[in-house]
Amino acid sequence: MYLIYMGLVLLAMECTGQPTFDCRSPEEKCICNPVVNVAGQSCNFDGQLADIQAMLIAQQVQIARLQNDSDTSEISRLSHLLAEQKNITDILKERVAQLEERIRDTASMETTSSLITESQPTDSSGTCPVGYQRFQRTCYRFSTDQKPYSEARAICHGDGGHLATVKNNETHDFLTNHVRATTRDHTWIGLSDQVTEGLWVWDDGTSLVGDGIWGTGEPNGSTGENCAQIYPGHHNYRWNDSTCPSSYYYICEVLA
Ligand SMILES: [Ca+2]
Ligand SMILES: [Ca+2]
Repeated sequence: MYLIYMGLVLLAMECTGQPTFDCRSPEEKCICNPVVNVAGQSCNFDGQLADIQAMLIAQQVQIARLQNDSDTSEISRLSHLLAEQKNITDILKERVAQLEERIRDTASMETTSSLITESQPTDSSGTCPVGYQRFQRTCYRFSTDQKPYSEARAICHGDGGHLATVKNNETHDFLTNHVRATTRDHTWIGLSDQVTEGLWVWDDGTSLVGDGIWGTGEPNGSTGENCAQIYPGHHNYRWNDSTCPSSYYYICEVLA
């Protein structure tokens, strides 16, 4: 019994790394000086053994807890996981930034593409009838024959449109540039004051807004000149009111 007792005491000392007994209490004196103590007084070894066994169990639990708390391999593994998670988070942040930049670039490209399409001066795609060419949202046909105003107008209506209307400077430039590059001759547009002298009306039924793009001193024909034309020469392709029965080139338009 004594040897078992001492073995447990030594085991406890080894596990904790420091002595558990200091030989001061009566029970410890029985252990440290058994001969003297056993001779001098009664030592209850059975009861003391049970107490020490309980203490050893408690210490083992504490040691196991300490070992778990200081498990360097577990801490190392957790640290590694944390580092990996931080790395993944950084990669995701960078990826999100790249995607946001691509979204901004795509939006910018779409805006630019829209502007280019809107300002495209001509379009020879299939949206215009054969013989017509597109400028902005309208298709134009430049005649290769010369007709009086009323006949030219009828031909354009037969195409499903009317004589050309010129409602902004861009359209005027587009039409006159074509005339400059081809016939360089007098050319009807769809504008007349045949119904009411001085009240100029487009062939689509709308009234002329503003001063128009008349040549210097035009219109000057009063009731004798009621149809408008593009006038080359000294009017530099601006408008002139002319006699409607005259035969000129003409320009038809239809919606694209
Ligand atoms: Ca007139
Ligand atoms: Ca005139």
